[in-house]
Amino acid sequence: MFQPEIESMERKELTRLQNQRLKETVERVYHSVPFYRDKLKEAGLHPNTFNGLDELTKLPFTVKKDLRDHYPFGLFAVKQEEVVRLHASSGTKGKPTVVGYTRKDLDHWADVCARAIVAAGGRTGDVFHNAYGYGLFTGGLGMHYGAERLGVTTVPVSGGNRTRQALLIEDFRPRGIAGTPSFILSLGEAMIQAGKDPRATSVEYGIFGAEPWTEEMRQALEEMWDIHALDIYGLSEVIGPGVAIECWQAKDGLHIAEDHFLVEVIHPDTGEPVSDGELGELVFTTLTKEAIPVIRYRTGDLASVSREPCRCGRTHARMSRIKGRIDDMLIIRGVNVFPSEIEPVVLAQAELAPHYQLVVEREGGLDQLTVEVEVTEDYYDHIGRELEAGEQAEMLKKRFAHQLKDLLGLTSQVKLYAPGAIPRSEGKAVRIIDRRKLLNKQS
Ligand code: DLL
Repeated sequence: MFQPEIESMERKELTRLQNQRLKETVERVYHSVPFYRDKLKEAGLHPNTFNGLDELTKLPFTVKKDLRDHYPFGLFAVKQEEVVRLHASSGTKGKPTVVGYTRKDLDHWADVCARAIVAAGGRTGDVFHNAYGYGLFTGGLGMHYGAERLGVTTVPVSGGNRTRQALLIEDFRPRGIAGTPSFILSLGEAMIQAGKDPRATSVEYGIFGAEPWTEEMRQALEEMWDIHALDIYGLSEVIGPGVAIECWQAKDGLHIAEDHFLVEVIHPDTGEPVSDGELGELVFTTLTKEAIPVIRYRTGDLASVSREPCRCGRTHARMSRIKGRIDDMLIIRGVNVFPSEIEPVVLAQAELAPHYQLVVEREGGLDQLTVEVEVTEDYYDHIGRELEAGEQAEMLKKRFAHQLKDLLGLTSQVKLYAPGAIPRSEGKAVRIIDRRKLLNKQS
């Protein structure tokens, strides 16, 4: 562990620390952020009488729209001259969500990212290939300073240019690699196409996140690279990467850095807490953030939390993989569909590659789901140009559509594509193309 005294702290002691820090945070926002002062007053709360964890659920929620409405710095709790860094999330519509960091915030962020690298199997002296994007996105710089804090030789390669990345991996011989799972998958493919074997590289562990992925994708990545693939979670509004990380020992849930981030899981419709182990929306309250603390921030991410002890010795609660996002949930003819449900079915077909998109259209008032998916190189070589109409391809489509129907209870169309035909993203993979929304906008 990078900070064993914290990461394996007795839960009783941890709770005491959280309680004290929560009170301090409420006090800080009350006195320095008008938005929170108004909301706390509305809820009948005052820092002088606030009881800490016992009264957590009385605190008001914060949502992404609150950050957007106060663009760019309206929710900052410190003077601008104390803010030494800005980041922003890559919103596709409207203005980005801007977050700031004081020196102390950066210090804590480096700590939690260093903890993450160690949990994934990293150690001082490693070479660490960081393929998260550098810039306003938190992934690149967040992991970068974590890596430097731990004391690994950090390669700030950022995203893109797979050929160059492959060369650097061969020549610099990293033990660790980090990036979005979809990018590292396509990097591996690019290597294979160039006649190189990702399994033969020096890489032993990968730290993958920033987008939803599945157990099946973990297997595919571990197989392709011969590595341990670990899930890292985070979001700009809370800090960036490093909010939670899997440990290589158990690979069973992501340890939340609970000394900095207080977690709750709520029912997305009622806002009421759900029990441990039950799926709901993750809500975080920052406990040490200075520049932009958040109170009960609703992430829109669906997961469950467990407080069972872990074999790695860390005592911090574990969250499950993200099962989906509230706003990524497609409702197709009344059926709720998450891209993460479809990924295992794709990976279960030996002929299909894990590059897929879900396209939803409205035809004659009825929603139609089409799963567009690539076939593997091997299969493509085998059936050649018969992808469109060949008998074998038809059988594959039928089998896949049948399994989708079994899973979703929904008839969907399947379109097969040649390897490389589905656009690769340099950052987060785009899985959903919802053409219904475009139609609504035009009408
Ligand atoms: O994606 C921070 C990050 C960078 C995390 C690098 C991990 C690695 P944002 O751009 O603000 O921050 O996006 C946050 O991405 O609310 C989730 O919906 C999604 N997300 C992040 N990590 C995971 C993950 C960064 N491991 C949003 N699994 C979050 C699934 C993830 N979704």
